Amino acid sequence: MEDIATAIATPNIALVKYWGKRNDRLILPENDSVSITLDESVKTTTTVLFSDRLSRDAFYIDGSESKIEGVTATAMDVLMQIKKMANEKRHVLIASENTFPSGTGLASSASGSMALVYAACSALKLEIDAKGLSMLARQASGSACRSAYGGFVRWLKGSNDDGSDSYAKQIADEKHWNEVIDIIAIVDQKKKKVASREGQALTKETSKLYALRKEIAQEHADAAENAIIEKDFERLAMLIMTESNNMHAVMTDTFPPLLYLNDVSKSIIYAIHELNESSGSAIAAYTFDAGPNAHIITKKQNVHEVTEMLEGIEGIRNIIECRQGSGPRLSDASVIKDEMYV
Ligand code: 2P0
Repeated sequence: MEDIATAIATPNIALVKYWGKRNDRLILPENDSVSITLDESVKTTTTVLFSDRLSRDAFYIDGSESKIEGVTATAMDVLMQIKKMANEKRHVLIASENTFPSGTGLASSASGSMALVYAACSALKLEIDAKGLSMLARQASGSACRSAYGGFVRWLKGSNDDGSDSYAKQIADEKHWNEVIDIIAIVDQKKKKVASREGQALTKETSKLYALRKEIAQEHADAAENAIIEKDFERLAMLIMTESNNMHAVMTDTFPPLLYLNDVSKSIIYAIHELNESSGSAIAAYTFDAGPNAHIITKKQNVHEVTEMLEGIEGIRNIIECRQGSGPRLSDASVIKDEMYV
């Protein structure tokens, strides 16, 4: 007997960042974070199959069987939790395809973890809402919990030791303020030198600025939520830039330092400040995750101006325009191939 389901999920870009855990095993953050869920121009499609024909578990990513280690191992632990919830004993076959334009530098762990838990729950007919999905995805990769909804999303850090109050909630759906978009400027397509998980732990261990960072980020999350509800772009833009700079300050204060930005990233920062100054108001904001690629948050009416400015910066390899997405969904198109049966 076989049970199968396929889910599609998209990544999200954090406007207020998550960088550090209060509990490593349950993946509970030190502060709230706020993000925009991206549309399907960047997406993960995952099929999960439970079958008594399988002789063992197997996990395929982009067509090749993956070793169960690192983030994949954490995701597998969550899958075992889901199996337990459904009293499921059969082996599982997972196939996951990332249809990101090549070398976007976007982490697939958020969309991948969300697509995985949604497909697994659906295959096992577990009745689970978006909040429940966000809590399961959180335990695979923290930022994944924010991909449970479309539009603008806030991940609540919670205070309970068991993580029962740490989940994502939607601030506003993708129709509320759909003029707001993300233009991704790809600067470098290489894998980052220090993975987020190790980097976060090192910051917590060594940065004396980090205690202050948690308070600042928490204030930023409240302020960003208000700016989003009130559709105040000027205020949101200032917060996004200050917030990215603040996270990169504690990354730099980590020992040895985590220097994710390069000279091209810095040129983009200067160029955005010049653009805003010459426009007389903040029409665009930069934000960087654990890497040098820039996400420029702007409004649809400014796309031309921002893109033209980016095209003038040497070292940018690719520019991708992403609109707001509507959250994960189920699909009929399985990505499992016959030869994947083990
Ligand atoms: C974020 N990042 O809020 C921040 C900004 C990177 C910089 O969430 O250990 O891959 O799997 O929970 O979610 C990257 O961290 O880390 C991240 P784990 P994750 O989007």
